[in-house]
Amino acid sequence: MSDVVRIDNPAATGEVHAHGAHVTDWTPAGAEPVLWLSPLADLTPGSAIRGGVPVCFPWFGDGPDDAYEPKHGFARNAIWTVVETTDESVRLRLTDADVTDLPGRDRWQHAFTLELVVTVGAELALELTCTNSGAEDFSYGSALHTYFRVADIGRTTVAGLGGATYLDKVAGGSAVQDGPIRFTGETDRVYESVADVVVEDGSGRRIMIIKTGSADTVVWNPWQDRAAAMADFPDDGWAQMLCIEAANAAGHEITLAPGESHTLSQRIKLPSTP
Ligand code: TA6
Repeated sequence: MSDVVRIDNPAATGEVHAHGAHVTDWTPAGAEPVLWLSPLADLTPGSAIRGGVPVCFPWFGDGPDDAYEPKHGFARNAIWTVVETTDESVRLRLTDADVTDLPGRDRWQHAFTLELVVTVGAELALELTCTNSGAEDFSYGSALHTYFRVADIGRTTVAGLGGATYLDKVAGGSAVQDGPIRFTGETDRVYESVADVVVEDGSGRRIMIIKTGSADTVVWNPWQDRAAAMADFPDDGWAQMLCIEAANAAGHEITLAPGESHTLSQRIKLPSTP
C-alpha cells in the first residue's frame, strides 16, 4: 500500500504516513487545519517528523533511567505497514520483526505487535494498541505527541489540568497546577492526569482532547531559544504551536504479560463555541 494515505470524506481530510504511523493533517470540513506541521519537517525514513502526531514507543522522552536513545523510542523512525484503509480510517502495524536494524532496538528487545488505528471525521481518533507477542513480561512507555496549531501561544489557555501534580522539566521538581495553564516561556511538563483537556487558542477556537489508557498529559512549548536550536523548527514557529500529549511516561510504564494488550487512545474535536 501507499507510503502516504490521504483521507478525504465529507466530514474531514487527513493524512497518515507509513513512516512512523505519523498523522500529519486533520482538517474538519469548514475548519482550519487543527494539527501543526513544521514546514521544515524531515520526511526521510529513519528521521523523526516534526509536527503532526509522533508516536512515542517503547519509551517516552529519554526513557525510564533518562539514558535511552533515540528520544521517544524507535517507533516514530520506523516504516509501519498499512494493513487496512477505509473512507475514514487507516490501520497501521509495527512488529519486532520490522525494527531489527533500528537504533534503540538493542535497548528494548521484546516481541511486540503495535497497531495504530486513525479515524478521520468530525473527530480525529487515534488508538494505539500494544500486544505482548513474546514469552516474557515487558514494560513500555508511550505517547501520542500531538502538535496543535494555535493562533497565539501568549493568549492560549489549557483547561482541565487544575489541581493536577506535574513534573516541571524546565524549572525542575514538581508542582500543582493552579487553574488553567497560560504560557509565558518554555514549558515542558508531565501532568499526572486522566482528565479531558480543552485548549482555547487565543482566537476563540477551542480544541477538546479526550483520552483513555493514559496516566499522563504532557504539555510542551519550546519557546524562542529552544525552537531556534532545532534545525527542523522555524524560528518563529513556537508562537503558533502547542503539544498536548496523551502519554504513559516515566513511572507510568505499562506492563504486559505474554498475550496481553493495552490501548492508549486520544480523541480530538472542535466543540462548538459556548
Ligand atoms: O514531549 C515533550 C518533549 O519530550 C520535550 O522535552 C521536547 O524535547 C519534545 O518532546 C520534542 O522532542 P523531539 O525528540 O521530537 O525533539
